[in-house]
Amino acid sequence: MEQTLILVKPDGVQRGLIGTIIARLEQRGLRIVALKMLQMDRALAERHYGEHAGKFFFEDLVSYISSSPIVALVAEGPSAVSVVRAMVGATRPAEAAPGTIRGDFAVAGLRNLIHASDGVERAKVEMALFFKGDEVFSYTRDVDKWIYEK
Ligand code: FUP
Repeated sequence: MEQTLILVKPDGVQRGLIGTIIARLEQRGLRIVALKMLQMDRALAERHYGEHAGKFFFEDLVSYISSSPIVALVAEGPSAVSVVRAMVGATRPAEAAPGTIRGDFAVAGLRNLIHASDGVERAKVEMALFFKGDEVFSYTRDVDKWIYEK
């Protein structure tokens, strides 16, 4: 099982898409193992997007992601990192395929609703930014045997 960090960004919260986005993850069969609402401060935003430090869009990105509350969650499942990345779609909504979250609900610029970790190691780093160890739960669901095969 893999775990991946997902953020419903300020535009997703403002547009009332928290439930829709979480529903898609649940409907796919992923298990939600951590969930919270928070407003990112500048320090957390800079750490989360540290790999983009120095790029021309960094300031806009940090101020945008910290401008309004977000929802952070951890989803778990087989190949969860790549499965969720495929569900999210291309970075630029105008290029995101229909059927993806960005391709179905976003259209312009980089108001792209959602962040998802882009690798297993990166997911571990990002999860630690948003959740303490005891905030990430370990549990099974009765339905799991119908979703995960074993
Ligand atoms: P993604 O993983 O699809 O969210 O995309 P990236 O990690 O490449 O980019 C992270 C965020 O940086 C994007 F959500 C939006 C922002 N960004 C810009 O603002 N301008 C750019 O040219 C590229 C990315």
